[in-house]
Amino acid sequence: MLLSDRIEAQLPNWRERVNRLRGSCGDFKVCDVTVSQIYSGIRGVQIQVSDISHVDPYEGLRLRGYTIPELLELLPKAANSDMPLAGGLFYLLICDELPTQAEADWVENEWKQRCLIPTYVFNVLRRLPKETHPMTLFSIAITALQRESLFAKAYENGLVKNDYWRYYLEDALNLTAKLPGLAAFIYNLKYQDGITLPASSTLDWSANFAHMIDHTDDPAYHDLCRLFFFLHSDHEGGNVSAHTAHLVSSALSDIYLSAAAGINGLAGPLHGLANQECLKWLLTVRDHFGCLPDAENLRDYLRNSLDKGDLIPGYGHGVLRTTDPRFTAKLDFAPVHFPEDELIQLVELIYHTLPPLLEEQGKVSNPWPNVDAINGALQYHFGVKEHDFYTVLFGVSRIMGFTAHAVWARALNKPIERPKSLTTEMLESMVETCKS
Ligand code: CMX
Repeated sequence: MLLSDRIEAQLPNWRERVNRLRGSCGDFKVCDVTVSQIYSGIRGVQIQVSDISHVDPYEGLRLRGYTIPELLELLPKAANSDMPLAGGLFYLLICDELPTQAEADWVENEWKQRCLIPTYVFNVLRRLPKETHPMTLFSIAITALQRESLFAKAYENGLVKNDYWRYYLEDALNLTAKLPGLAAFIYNLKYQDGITLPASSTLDWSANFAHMIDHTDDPAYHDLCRLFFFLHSDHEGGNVSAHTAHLVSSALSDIYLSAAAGINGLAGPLHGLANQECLKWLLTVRDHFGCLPDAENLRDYLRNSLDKGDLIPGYGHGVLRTTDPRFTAKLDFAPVHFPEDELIQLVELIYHTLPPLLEEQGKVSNPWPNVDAINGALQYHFGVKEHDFYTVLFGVSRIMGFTAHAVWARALNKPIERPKSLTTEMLESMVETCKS
């Protein structure tokens, strides 16, 4: 198999590199942890290694060393489109090599062969109360699919440690193949009276999601889905969802269980759910003015909100200290396809107005927009107006990152994670001892 061959070829070098680092510099101190960091969400503490993606505070995301604009240019494109194939991106995340068109197509074809979702999963979803949140449905569907895990079955029958990754890889391909179909089923169940539209054998993975929820098959929406699923795939290892998926898989919970755990983390309002909050907030601003406001009125409105202590969704970030390049990529998409859209114009006006106001407040670490500041407005344009669904789209993409990390964690035999907690009394006593 193409992907396992690529991993296999790289493994001796990787294992040797890690062993050398651990063997010769195992006692080298990477950083010290302060009391303040312990009480502020272990923010910025360098406790993980990810060779798949890295977020530089001032440059933004790099996937396997490439920036977003570079990948938009270099990744193989979908047919009749300028947008990258998700299959090529997945190849890059897993193999650490830019794929050729044939290699990207290879992943897309594997996904086509593995995309069938067992009926029992749909039945589980149908039986849940109608008002169940789409992220809950998504998480339950992935957990239900765990029955299909080849790793879990092989592990039960006895599996040598060095082969764990092969089964993780099979599970990764099997799970990712089903994600557009799962997301479309959830969308149709919740908002389109449970209609089912079969996948098209001629469309790529990303466009197929669009196809399965949309009778119109608008090529611009196909492209938005390609862009969307490309941009959200990974954001290094320390964010809540990636870290959760990694932690859970470190216990050798299979890809399905760890991806579902990551999705549960993504469902938090300070993380992925900000997606839905952003559009809700944006519509409130639009409805307040009734039309596109002028900059002065908008500034007064935003300053008022901040003075009241409101949190403005879509602005700020745990790591980034600049405009998220994923936000920029989406903002660049809009004028090409729909220059007249008022909601997008409002997004842009807020982008020019809000950061200085946030800076004035003097407490925000990053006054710039993150990717969520525009997501909903783009989906809204194409009639996908149900904000509570947006984080599912984010999740479909992010599982590519979770699974690539998990495959490599098993390939490098990473152990179970087990940090240590202290009591407050212990901390106080450590500080006292140090002072005296
Ligand atoms: N609007 C208003 N105030 C904000 C703000 C915003 N967008 N972002 C931060 N602040 C405030 C914080 O509430 C905090 O105030 P207090 O000290 O009174 O509690 C202060 O500024 C300092 O916060 P920070 O250090 O800048 O931000 P954090 O690193 O603690 O949190 C984040 C980062 C993203 C959770 C925060 O900026 C936020 O809640 N933003 C809005 C929600 C959002 O867009 N989330 C999506 C993040 C992307 C993702 O992870 O997917």
